[in-house]
Amino acid sequence: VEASIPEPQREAWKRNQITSFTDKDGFEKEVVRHVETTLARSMFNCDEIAAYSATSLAFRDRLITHWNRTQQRQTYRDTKRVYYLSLEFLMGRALDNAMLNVGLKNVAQDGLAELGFRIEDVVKQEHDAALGNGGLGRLAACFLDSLATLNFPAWGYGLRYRYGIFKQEIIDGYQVEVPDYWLDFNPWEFPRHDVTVDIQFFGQVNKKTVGGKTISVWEAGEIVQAVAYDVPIPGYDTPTTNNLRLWSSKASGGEFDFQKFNSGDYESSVADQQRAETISAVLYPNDNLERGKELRLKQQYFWVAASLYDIVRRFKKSRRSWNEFPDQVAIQLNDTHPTLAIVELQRILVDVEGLEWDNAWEIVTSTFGYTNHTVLPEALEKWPVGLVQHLLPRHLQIIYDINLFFLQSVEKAFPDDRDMLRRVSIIEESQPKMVRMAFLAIVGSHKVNGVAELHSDLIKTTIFKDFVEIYGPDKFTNVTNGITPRRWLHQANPRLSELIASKCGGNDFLKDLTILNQLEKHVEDKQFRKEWAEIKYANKVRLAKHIKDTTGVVVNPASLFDVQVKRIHEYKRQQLNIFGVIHRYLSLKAMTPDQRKKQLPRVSIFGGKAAPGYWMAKQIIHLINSVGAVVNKDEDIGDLLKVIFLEDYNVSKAEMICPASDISEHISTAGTEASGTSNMKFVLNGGLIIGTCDGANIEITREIGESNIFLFGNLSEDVEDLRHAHTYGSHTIDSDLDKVFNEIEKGTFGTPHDFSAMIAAVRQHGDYYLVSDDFHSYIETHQLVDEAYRNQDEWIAKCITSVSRMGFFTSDRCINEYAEEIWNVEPLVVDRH
Ligand code: CJB
Repeated sequence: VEASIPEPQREAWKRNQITSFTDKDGFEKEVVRHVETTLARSMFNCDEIAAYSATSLAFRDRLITHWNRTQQRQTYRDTKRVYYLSLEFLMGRALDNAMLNVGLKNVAQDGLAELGFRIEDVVKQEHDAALGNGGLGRLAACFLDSLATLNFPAWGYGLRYRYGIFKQEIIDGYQVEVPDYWLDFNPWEFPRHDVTVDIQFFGQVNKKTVGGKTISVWEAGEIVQAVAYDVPIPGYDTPTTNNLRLWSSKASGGEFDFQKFNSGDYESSVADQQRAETISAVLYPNDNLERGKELRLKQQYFWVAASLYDIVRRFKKSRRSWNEFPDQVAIQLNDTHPTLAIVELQRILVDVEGLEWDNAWEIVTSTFGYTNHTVLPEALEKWPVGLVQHLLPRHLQIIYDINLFFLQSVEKAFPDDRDMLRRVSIIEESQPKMVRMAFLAIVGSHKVNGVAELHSDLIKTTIFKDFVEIYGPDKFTNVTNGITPRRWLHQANPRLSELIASKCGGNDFLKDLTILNQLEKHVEDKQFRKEWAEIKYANKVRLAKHIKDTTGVVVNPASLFDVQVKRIHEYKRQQLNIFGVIHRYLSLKAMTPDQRKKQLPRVSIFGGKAAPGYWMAKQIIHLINSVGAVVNKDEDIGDLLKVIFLEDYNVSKAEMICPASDISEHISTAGTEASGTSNMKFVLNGGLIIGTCDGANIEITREIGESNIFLFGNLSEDVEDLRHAHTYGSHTIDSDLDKVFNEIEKGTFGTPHDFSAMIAAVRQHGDYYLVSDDFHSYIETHQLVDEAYRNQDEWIAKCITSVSRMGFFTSDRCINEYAEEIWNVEPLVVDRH
């Protein structure tokens, strides 16, 4: 490539290569330059937002230089790349992360101070990039951090939603959704108006004969343009800066149709434009739920088609033969949302590139890997055949052909099991017929993985059982989730990170988290324990201040902070938690003042969003707030119990909340939470957890030891029988829970009718989530928590021991496992200068 540029030109470019700042003075120069030129402001009107903007631009310039070099290096080396396709990337804030990852936060802190700003205040100006719902989207963000840190040539592909997850307000105890318009000023994205792809919808398929061969041609229909926006992803302590490419939709052929406009059809030309822009307008706010909306399917195809076009275009530059495609490209499907990529690649290879079906299919299946994130039936994607036919007629034909060949092979292998064909068919023969996306993803991939050991076992024995028979067990594997310690320890909890570094020989543990095990030999060190406890206390003081500022409730930081923050969902059982809180309140009320004096003060902290259409989840939020309204002003109770609902839980709030927790709750009905990742964040920040034997809780227990975790409740293998018994046997409710229900029904927490459906779900409708079955064990276990917390010295020892054993849960370990077992890719060794 270089050789094509004349020597003198090349010299001129090299001579003028950009050098990034490395010290305070260099940083200040850049900030002042951006304030005065890019932002057209001055010393006299530079507020905190301007300081944030200029600081971000200074770091962005630096990142983009690294980004360019990384891309050049990857192109030059021409090794296999990974493409992570995810409809969600829950990134949170970028500035703090960028400063820490490039190792210049101190420089920025000093520089900003000289210019008159506190770095904490500057960082807080940034709006979260909230292009995701919960765990699935945040996992994608952690994976990007690890991919860059480990120097893998990797790209993320997603949608550039104009509106991310809604902002939650609590008004009169109810959730109210407010749009999240986050793009006003976003220094972290680079529009690539020259990188566009025309995406086709609707139309029909015609057969044509070209050179004696009959081919299918997908014609006419509607065209929408995809425009690339690139977000640099800096690795920690490495020059590697990878790319997250987000697609934005716009009307093809410019702003609007000038022909229509000039002929007086103004309205329709604007309507076309708006329809096109609608595709990437908004993130669907459902977590663990698919609602089958046409626009959602349009989003999926739009994003998948643009990404594949890009990937194929890049591959073609290397002029290799198609059979080498899987040696150059690994595509990971984050859940079934990008499954149409399988069909799209087959279409490109057969219809556009003219490969034979079998040859193309071999390439396709060698390229893709599929990650399943849930066994909940309501979350498994299915699309009506009629809708797919209408929107993507050629793709439906290909899906039918994929299914035909697949079922033929199944029939051959299992001639005696006729029912097998019905069970595994990609097309569900229901009314209306449906395309089962998970089955399509399995058939079109070479590996399928779950996200924690229990979950990976469950998918093999339940929802994908037949496929294990068909393909053998080796196609199915486990990669237990992880989190990036850069954001979730170093950034979220700088003081703890520093204390750990002082005992672990510096910051290397941030790149090799198993080094945390060096902490264990200091567990007995009194001074170390004291410093550890002081940091936890300071983090609690900070959260207490936030609680005071946002809710007006004063909480005592010396209380035990009990935290449950995650999406509100019946399977995650925030209802179990709040019923437990009511039980505690009733017990306290029944005590004499003398008895009360001996009780341990507690703050129960909740946070999380309910999907706007999830009525029951919204009732749960209302109950939590109603209980808080009564308990928090009860003078008999005082500091002994406070109930807080934190508004608008998101990534940046999680960074403040995780370090401030004493005990956090991960209490899903056994077998329902695929992994959970906040459990890892809380333990890594020196908190203990109470949890069921579910998802990654089980592996956390294996790593940190049974004596350092509070497990309770029924096991997943017993869930089915219990549910069966509720429906067909006599279903008696736990007597303590019954008292809680009676109190709610007395009107102690407001109009009882508001909560009747929550109670009926347990009493009358079979208690699907086993709230009553687990209630006693839950209450008892909380008593154990209280007792353990009384012995602060031992409590801190448990926390330190746990942290020292958390090395396994870094997302770096996940990425290395994916790379080795699924992608077959290697990192690119980089020279630092
Ligand atoms: N998950 O966040 C979602 N959304 C879904 O639609 C399905 C699953 C979550 O994915 C996380 C990452 O794998 C898991 O830790 C979590 O258990 C699961 O609910």
